[in-house]
Amino acid sequence: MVTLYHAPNARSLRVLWALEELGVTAEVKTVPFPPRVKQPDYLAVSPAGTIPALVDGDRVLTESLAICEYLAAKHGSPLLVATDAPERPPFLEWLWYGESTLMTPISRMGRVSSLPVRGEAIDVVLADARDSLTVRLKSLEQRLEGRDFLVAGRLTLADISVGYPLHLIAVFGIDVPLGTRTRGYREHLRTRPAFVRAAAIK
Ligand SMILES: N[C@@H](CCC(=O)N[C@@H](CS)C(=O)NCC(=O)O)C(=O)O
Repeated sequence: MVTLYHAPNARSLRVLWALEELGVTAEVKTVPFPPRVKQPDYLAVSPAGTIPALVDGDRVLTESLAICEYLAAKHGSPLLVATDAPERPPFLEWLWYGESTLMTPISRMGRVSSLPVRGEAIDVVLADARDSLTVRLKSLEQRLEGRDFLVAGRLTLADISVGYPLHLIAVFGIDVPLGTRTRGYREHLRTRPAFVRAAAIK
């Protein structure tokens, strides 16, 4: 059985969600956050100290999307889009959009808000991150026109990638305007039984 290192609301939620969609059981080890401060022995698993980490025998993976892709491939899942499928380029695009484009301003907000300082400079950084996120969400709203899922007409890892930051926006009450299609899409994803089960794991 694989072991997943997890913290509530961390990117390990993507992996838990993918595992639930796959119907695969993992040993889940929940660590205090951030582990580099609160559980330094975790650095022996993941030297960067980031969550998630997946251990499968001698193999250790520490990027949430790489872990999801590894698990989906291992279990021959349609959460992946085949390399020769016409939908492969948009699959890659939206898979990475979730982490690189959406998570960048969200992570900045989380990081800056957690610093023990307040003041005008912090407010400027937070407002800039919020503006950036607002603009970045526009391409998602456009993509969702006439679509329930981002690619291939079914749930793929691209939806799991993008669904996670949309979930964080809801959980942390991040004040960004969401388009009607984005709201509906987020609700559709967050009410999937597999997502509900994954999000309940603390
Ligand atoms: N690109 C990585 C990012 C991992 C990451 O930054 N995880 C956050 C939690 S969601 C973390 O562990 N932050 C704590 C830290 O940087 O010390 C992934 O997708 O897994």
